Amino acid sequence: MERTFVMIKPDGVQRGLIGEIVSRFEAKGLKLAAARLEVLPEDRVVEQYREHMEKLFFPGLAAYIMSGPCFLMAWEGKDAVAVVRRMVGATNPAEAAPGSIRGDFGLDIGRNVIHASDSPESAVRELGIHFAPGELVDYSRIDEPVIYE
Ligand code: RTP
Ligand code: MG
Repeated sequence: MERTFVMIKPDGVQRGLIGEIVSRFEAKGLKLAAARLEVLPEDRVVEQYREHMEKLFFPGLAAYIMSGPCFLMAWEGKDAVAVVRRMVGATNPAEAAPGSIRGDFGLDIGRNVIHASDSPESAVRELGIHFAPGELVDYSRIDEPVIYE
């Protein structure tokens, strides 16, 4: 099983989309392993988005991410990283497929509702930035025997 880091950004939290988004991942069969509502400190935002530090959009991105609380989650399941990225959709919500989270709930690349790790390596790195090992909870969903072959 694989874990991925997912974060509802401040626009998603302020628009009341936490429940809708959590429901989609739950209904898919993924298992919530950790969650926290938090205004992120700057050092963790920089660490999270360090690949973009030199880009022109970085100051605006960092200010947006710190503008209110984010809802941080760890989701677990078969191919969780790729499955969640597909459910999240393209970076620009205007181009994201209908049925994806960004495709259904966004219009602006600078307000795209949600983040998800882009590779298993990123997932390990990002989960390590935001969660202590003890915060990742191990338990069984009662429907696992019918979700998986
Ligand atoms: P994320 O990391 O947030 O899950 O998004 P992503 O992988 O789909 O896209 P990425 O290229 O990693 O970009 C990170 C975030 O930066 C903002 N962005 N703004 N104004 C712009 O041109 C621009 N480009 C990227 C978005 O919030 C994007 O999610
Ligand atoms: Mg990214």
